[in-house]
Amino acid sequence: MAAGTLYTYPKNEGLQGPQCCSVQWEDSGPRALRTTPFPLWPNQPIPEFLHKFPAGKFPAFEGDDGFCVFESNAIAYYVSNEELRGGTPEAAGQVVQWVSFADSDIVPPASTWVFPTLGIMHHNKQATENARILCEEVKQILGLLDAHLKTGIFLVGKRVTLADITVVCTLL
Ligand SMILES: N[C@@H](CCC(=O)N[C@@H](CS)C(=O)NCC(=O)O)C(=O)O
Repeated sequence: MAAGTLYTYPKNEGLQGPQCCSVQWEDSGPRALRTTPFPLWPNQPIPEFLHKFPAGKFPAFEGDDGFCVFESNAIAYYVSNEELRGGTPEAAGQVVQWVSFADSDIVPPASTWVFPTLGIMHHNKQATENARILCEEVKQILGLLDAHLKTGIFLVGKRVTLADITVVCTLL
C-alpha cells in the first residue's frame, strides 16, 4: 500500500468542521493511522495546498514520495492493490462500471435528499418538494443493487473490490 498523507475532514464531520486533518499511514496498514490537526477550514485553502491540489477539495492524497492525487475514486485506486482493482481486465471494467454508477446515479439523489437533514446543505423549499422524488430514485437504485447482489455476495467476482467499497461508502 502507498504510504503518505490523506487530507480529509476530521471524523468526516462535513463542511462545518473547524479544521482538516492529515492522516498518515504506512505500509503496515490502518493501525499506523495518525491524525494531525491541519488548520484549513473554514478559511480558504492555504496556497501550499492549492499548489499541490488545484481543485482545493478533500479528500486529497500526498505520497511520501511527493506524488499528489485528488478525487476520492482516484485516491482509492492509487492506494489499492490489483485484487481490489478487479484483477482481470473484465473485472476491472466492472469495477469502474460500479464506481461510475455510484458517482453518477447514487451520489446526486442521495446527497440532495440527505445532506440538508445533516446540515451539510441548506434546506430549501424546492429541495423538500423534491425529497419524495429523490427518495423514490434512491429506492429504485437500492432495488437494482439488491437484485444484483442476489446473484453473488460481492458486486464483482468473488472477493471484495473497489466496487463494493465505493458503493457502500456512497450509501453511508
Ligand atoms: N468528487 C470529489 C468531491 C470532492 C468534494 O466536493 N469535497 C468537498 C467535501 S465533501 C470539499 O472539499 N468541499 C470544499 C470546497 O468545495 O471548497 C471526490 O469524490 O473527491
